Amino acid sequence: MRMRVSKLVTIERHIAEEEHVKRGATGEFSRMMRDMLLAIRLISRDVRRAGLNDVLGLTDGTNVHGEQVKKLDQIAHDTIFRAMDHGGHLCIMASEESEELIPIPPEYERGKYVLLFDPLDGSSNIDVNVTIGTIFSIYHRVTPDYVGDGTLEDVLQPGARQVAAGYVCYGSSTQLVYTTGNGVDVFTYDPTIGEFLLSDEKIQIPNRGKYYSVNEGNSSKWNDNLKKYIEYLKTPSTDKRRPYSLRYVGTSIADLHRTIMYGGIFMYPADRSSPNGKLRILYECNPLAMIIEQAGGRASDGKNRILDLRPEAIHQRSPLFIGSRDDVLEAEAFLRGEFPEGAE
Ligand code: P6P
Repeated sequence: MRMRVSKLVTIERHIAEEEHVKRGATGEFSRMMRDMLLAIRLISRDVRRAGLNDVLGLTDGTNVHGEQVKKLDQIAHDTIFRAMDHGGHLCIMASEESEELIPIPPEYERGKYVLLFDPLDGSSNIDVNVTIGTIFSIYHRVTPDYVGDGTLEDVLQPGARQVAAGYVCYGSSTQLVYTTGNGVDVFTYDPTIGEFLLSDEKIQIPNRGKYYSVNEGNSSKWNDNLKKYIEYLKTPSTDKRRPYSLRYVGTSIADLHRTIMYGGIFMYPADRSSPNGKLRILYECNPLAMIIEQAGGRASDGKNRILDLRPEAIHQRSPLFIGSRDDVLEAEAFLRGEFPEGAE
């Protein structure tokens, strides 16, 4: 639900104002976010230029200078790493693009924060000019040593302990959706001045929507209760609440963004070939779940609250049901085998 803003506020000012009211704030979080915003500006520039790669002589293999051209998601990963590795704010990083934990280079100071990120989500959509995104999740380190390297223990924290979470949509405009636990704000990037300007403040998702979002191509592999739920959404009801409309971009942050703004439910369920679904807990499910809960919605694995999950591996996956509170609760009821009258 839009809470349009007319006042002119940059994200840097917004973060500084939030930090100013936060007891004991040292300004370190603001400085860390400043570095993250630099990375996002650079990725936005590279994403906007991606369509010109062939024209610019950048092919999938080597460019006109015979240099190996990296894929855009690897470039995005490198951009975030190079923007974040030397600020002295982080003790460890983890990325969808890196099998192992990413230590801070020995020549740089370590800090109290942990950064988990998916540098470019939805990369299968890059070549067809469909919205892609960046997702990030920030924690305080839990290991007491405030100068040494962060560890797996600092990374494998439940999502409820996140200090901040955000995603960037590189769509018709570049928008950053962000929370530090004090509501969800949306910033739209104006590349002509290089600023992220506050465009929607403290957004709230409707308690129920009219859209469902799932890859129906997987329906033959779903369990019967899930099939019943999706069939129920498509069956007209006398109160005109149903049928729902199907929308599916295939980029999680794009499907989530539409869901948060219009209401409804986005799902990546488990199925016979993906028993834990496809989306990763640390840098997809958890940040999206923090944002949706801050906007008044709900996120579960079909049974358990996403933010309560205790991840055991960096790239561990989870089924995800996320969106309007009443829609997610209804999906969970179907998955338990509890069907409303007439839906048996
Ligand atoms: P499918 C993108 O590749 C991604 O990781 C998510 O952003 C998206 O929601 C999902 O995969 C789409 O997967 O199997 O429907 O193509």
